[in-house]
Amino acid sequence: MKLSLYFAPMACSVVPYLNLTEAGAEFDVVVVNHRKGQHMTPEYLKLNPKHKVPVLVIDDEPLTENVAIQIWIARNFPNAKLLPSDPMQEIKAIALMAWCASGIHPFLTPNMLPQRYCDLPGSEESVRRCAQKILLENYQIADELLAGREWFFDHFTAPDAYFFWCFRRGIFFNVDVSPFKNCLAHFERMKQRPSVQKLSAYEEKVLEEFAKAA
Ligand SMILES: N[C@@H](CCC(=O)N[C@@H](CS)C(=O)NCC(=O)O)C(=O)O
Repeated sequence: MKLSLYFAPMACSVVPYLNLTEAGAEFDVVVVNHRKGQHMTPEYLKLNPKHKVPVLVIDDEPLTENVAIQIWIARNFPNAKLLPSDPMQEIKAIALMAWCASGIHPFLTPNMLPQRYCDLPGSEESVRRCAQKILLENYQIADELLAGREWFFDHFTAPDAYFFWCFRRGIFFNVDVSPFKNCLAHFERMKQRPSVQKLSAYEEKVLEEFAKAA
């Protein structure tokens, strides 16, 4: 089976990068440079008309949408136990990933692209402020879910990688995450994982190449 991950550094394609790595999967990475508009080329739009990363191409079959991609990885690499084995816990893990995708991610993007949400002149800061308010509510919920635990379930699972990305992106956008002690501890635990260390080294290399090409 040949796997190719279309990936942009810092973007949510980090999530399948981490889970494929956790699964011990062999995969190629195809780097997409958003700043150069590589997600808008006719070839890329054929792969994903929604012009987004990630795309996981599985033996020539493109799969989009992070939640589906993580479930595919978990099903195809069962030894990695990326979803809990108990059926109710498994569905709750999928619910957590759906929340990351539809409840948290949409309030991260306005921090980078406020003009996509409101075209009134001077509205950027207001868009960011409104998005950040909802982010804080969501981080509070995650903080409560993580109270007294290392991971969202009784061992590392795919939602841990997804939430890690959601939290890291907020930190990058200077959201004040200091009240969320359990999320911060989870973030630190994630940083100890070899998958995250491999990702960070890889992102650094790709960002250096982007800077040279700019
Ligand atoms: N619903 C998609 C969202 C993916 C997404 O928003 N990707 C962003 C990067 S974090 C992207 O590629 N944006 C480019 C664009 O919107 O043009 C998923 O969950 O996979």
